Amino acid sequence: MEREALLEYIRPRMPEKRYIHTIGVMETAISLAKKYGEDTKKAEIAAILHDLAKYEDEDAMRAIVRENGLDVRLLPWGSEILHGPIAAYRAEHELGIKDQDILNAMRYHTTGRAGMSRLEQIVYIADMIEPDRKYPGIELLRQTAEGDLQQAMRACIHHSISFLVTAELPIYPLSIECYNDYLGEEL
Ligand code: DGI
Ligand code: FE
Ligand code: FE
Repeated sequence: MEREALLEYIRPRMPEKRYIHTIGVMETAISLAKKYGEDTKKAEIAAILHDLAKYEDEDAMRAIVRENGLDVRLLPWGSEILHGPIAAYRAEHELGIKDQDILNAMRYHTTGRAGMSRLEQIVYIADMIEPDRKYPGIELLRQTAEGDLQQAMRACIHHSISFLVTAELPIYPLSIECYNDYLGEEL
């Protein structure tokens, strides 16, 4: 699908600020894909669609999880965790996207997971460092992403988990598995 058609699909589903974030993720993901030899078109599609479900009703998302055999571990969680898997579901069933790597990049863009593909890492990192994002420590993450994808992913998941622990928020199991995958070399 062409960029314009995808942008038309997501635009009515989110406020302007989220649309600007999405454009930033798209540009960052394309640039990382070029740097690290990944398919730029796949990066573009996954990035444009990654947050398309961000503003959907939580109970409606849970109904999709229950009725379509998605991971039942999602059910107790809110839209922060649900919106990635639901975006992948809609991309597959409403837009006809069949490429599993694109769907997984959307599905795991919030939590990460163990054994991420290069495309999954690119979308995860681009979501955290796109130009419109602002938080302490982001400059170091941006710099790391210039040099080494694996190190950037390690720094990003470490930053996310640190943030969640400091904020005393519960951590989704896949986020912990992702952290252990990048930080637990000795395992
Ligand atoms: O959708 P975005 O705002 O672009 O970013 P995102 O999809 O990476 O994260 C959405 C929110 O989810 C963000 O506020 C951080 C939060 N989050 C990420 N992982 C976890 C989490 N929240 C909890 N409670 N547990 C997690 O493991
Ligand atoms: Fe998101
Ligand atoms: Fe996002």
